[in-house]
Amino acid sequence: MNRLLVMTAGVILGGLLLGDLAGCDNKPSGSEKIKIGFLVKMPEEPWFQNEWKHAQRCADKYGFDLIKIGASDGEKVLNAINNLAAQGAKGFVICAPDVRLGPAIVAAARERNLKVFSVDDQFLGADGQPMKDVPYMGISAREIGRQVGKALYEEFKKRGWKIEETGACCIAHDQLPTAKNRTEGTRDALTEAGFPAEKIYVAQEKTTDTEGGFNAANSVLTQYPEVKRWLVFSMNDEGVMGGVRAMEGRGFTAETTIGIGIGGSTCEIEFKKEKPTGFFATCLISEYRHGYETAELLYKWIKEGTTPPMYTLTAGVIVTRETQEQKRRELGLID
Ligand code: FCA
Repeated sequence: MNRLLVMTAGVILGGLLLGDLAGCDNKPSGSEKIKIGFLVKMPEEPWFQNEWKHAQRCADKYGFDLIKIGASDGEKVLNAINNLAAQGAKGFVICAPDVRLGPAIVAAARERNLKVFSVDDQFLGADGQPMKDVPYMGISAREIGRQVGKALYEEFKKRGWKIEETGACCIAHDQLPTAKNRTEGTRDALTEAGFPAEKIYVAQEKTTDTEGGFNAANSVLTQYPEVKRWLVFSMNDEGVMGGVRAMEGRGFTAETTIGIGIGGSTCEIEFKKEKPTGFFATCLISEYRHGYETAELLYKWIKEGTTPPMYTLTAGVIVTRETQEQKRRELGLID
């Protein structure tokens, strides 16, 4: 989304809210069930579906209503906030479609007396800096990226690949800070381990889905046809899966590709395939914590006035197709 659109969304948000403030009273009242929204930027992505699933479990446990809304652009976020206010919601958890919408979202929520908790992607203020006054839970992006880099290097060594024949394909999305930190972490860990920085080929993906990863990887593959073996990494499973598909299109296989994602939900289908693919492993992160805990913290903030921690980073663990199921169970991600 461009700056103009973000600004326009801000103006519209302000305008709509001013016109509609009278009679808006959404303080918790006696016996009425508390309503909480959960807005995600890409509702079709398994990560976000699973966040919703765990948030719903939290709602069932505490007996509040959870309103799940997919909001893939500024206008949808705006409509969602209006909707939530109209339904008498008291707050919402949000992974915004553009982190620069932060100030507009906060202003809109404040006017409506809605509490905001940001998840996954931290809001940026007008100065381009993270908005530290909005509670946030995200992954420890740089560290998780580093884990991916270490694991890639280990596997590269284990297979005894020649460095002259190997390239690393970095599918980056630098406009989103959590994405940039992840892939930078991977690049750092790779080079610290001894992988030559000049053999890491970076392509920016336009979107953070499989298609985005596919297109970015294809541009790298076209530029470096001499590479015989590939390491692939990105900000999430989708990016790496897209990359692996692009490599398959050019004849690369599980023997000549080592792809390591970040996530653990989307790549389940990859791990379930009978024949292993180039998608070798993922850094499993916790949709349970991001879904359940954010909803719980917001609920307690509304109900009991308990201010949530302002900044929480969650950890990840590398899993392969062999270890992923057990780990997911251990972490409470599956029953
Ligand atoms: C971002 C990404 C998602 C997921 C999440 C933790 O929002 O877009 O794929 O990795 O962070």
